[in-house]
Amino acid sequence: MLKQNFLLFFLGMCPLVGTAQNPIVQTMYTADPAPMVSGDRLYLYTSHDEDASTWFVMNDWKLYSTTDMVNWTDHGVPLSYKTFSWAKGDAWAMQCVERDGKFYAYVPVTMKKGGGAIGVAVADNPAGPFYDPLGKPLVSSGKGDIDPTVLVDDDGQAYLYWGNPFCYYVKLNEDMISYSGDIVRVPMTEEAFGKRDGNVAERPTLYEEGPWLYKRDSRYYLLWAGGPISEHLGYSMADSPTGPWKYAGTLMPTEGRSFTNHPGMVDYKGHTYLFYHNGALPGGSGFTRSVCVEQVEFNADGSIRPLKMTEGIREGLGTLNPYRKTEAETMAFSEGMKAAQNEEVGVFVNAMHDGAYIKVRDVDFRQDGPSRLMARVGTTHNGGVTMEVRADGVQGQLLGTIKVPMTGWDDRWALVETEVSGVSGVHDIYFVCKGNKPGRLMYFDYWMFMK
Ligand code: FUB
Repeated sequence: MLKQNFLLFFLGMCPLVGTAQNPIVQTMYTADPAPMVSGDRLYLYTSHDEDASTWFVMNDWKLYSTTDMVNWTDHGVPLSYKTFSWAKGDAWAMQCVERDGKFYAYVPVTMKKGGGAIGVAVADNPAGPFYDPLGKPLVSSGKGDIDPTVLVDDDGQAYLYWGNPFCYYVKLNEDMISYSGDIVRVPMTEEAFGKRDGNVAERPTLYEEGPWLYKRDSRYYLLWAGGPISEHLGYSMADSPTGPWKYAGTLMPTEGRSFTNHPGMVDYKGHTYLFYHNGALPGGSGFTRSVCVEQVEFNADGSIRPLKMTEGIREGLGTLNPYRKTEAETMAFSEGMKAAQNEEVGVFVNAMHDGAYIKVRDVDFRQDGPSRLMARVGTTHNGGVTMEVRADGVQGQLLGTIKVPMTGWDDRWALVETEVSGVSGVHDIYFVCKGNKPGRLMYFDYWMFMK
C-alpha cells in the first residue's frame, strides 16, 4: 500500500510523465493562482517566484488563459509592483475581477514607507495595461494586509476579504476602488475556522492566510490556506457573504514540496475548478512554486469533496485549430523551455537545451491534413539547430523539420516554412528542439499549419 501511494504521489508530482498536465505552467515558477472567467475564456493571474529564489522574491504578476483547460497561453506580465508609485516590492497573491467591462486587480505590496498594503489597479482588458487610479493604497490597516479576494455578489454588492493571521472584510463601493463602512475583523472562532492544536495566541484556528471568496447557488464559500505550516487548504461556508462562517473541513491536505498553498476557485463551462500551488517543477520549493488545477465535485449538501494533488485535467474541453496562427507560448506541457518577453514580439519561449519540447494537446488537423508548416524562430548558433514537429510523443511520428537560421538575437526573427505530411484527425503535437550547442538553443514565437 505504501509503495502504491508513493507511486501515485510520484506520478502526480513528476512533470516529466507524458500525460501530466500539472503543474500547468512549466516555463517559469508561478504561485497564488487567481482564476477569472471573462467571455468564453478562463484567465489565470498568478504571482511569480523568481528563479532560484530562497525567499519570496516576487516582483510582478503573470497572466495565462485557456479555452479548453489543457492548452494554456502565456500573456506575459500584466502588472508589477511598479504599477504602484508608492510600492517598493513584494508582489504577492492578487485577484482580478471584471465589472461592467473593466478589470480590477487587487494586489498586496510593501509600501515605500514600509508596511504592507492592498492596492487596486484598473484596465480595459484582462492583460492590461493596468493603471493605479488612486495613487495610494486602497487598504492599509497596519497588520497583515495580504492576499486580497473579491466577490461581486448577484445584487451588485462587492466584498473584499484579505489577511494573515486575521481575516478581514470590507464592502467595496460600486466604483470598485473605494469602500464604505468599517473594516470588519472576522471572528476567528473554532466554529468558523476549526481548531488548531497547540497554543498559538494569534492563530487559535486553522485559518492562516489566502482567503478566496466563492459563491455557488445561494451558498458562500471562504476557502483559505490553513496551518500549521506546511499549509493545507480548508474552507468555511455561510448563507451570507459576511458570515457567520462555519468550518466545513479540509479541501486539500498538505502535500507537494511547498510550505504554502493558496486556493482559487472558479466555474467554467459547466465545471468547477480549484487552482492551488506546490513545488512540483524541477528546482521547486516553497520559494519556487508552481500552479496546478483539479476539477471539483460537490456533495448534495453543498460541501466540497476533498481533493488530492494529481497529474491534472485529463480531458480537454475542445480542440485547437492548427490552421490559425498559434503562439509558441500556448502549450499543454513543456520541458526545457523558458518564457520570455520583449518589445519585438511580446511573449515567446526559449529552448534551453537539446531535446527541449513543447506539447500542444488535441490539435484537429481535420480529414485532409496539412502540407506545410510555418514557424517564427531564431537562434544565435550558426547552423545545426532544428525543430522537429512530431505527433503524439517526443519520439512520435515525424511530420516535418524546421531548420532554424541564425538570426543574431531574439530581437531578430525568421519566418521559416517546411513541408509536412502524413497527419490528419486529432493529435497531440510536439515541437522538439534539436542541436548539440551550448547555452540557449533557439527561440520560438509562433506557428501555423497550412493546407
Ligand atoms: O506568495 C506569497 C505568499 O505566500 C502569499 O501571499 C500567501 O498566500 C502564500 O502563498
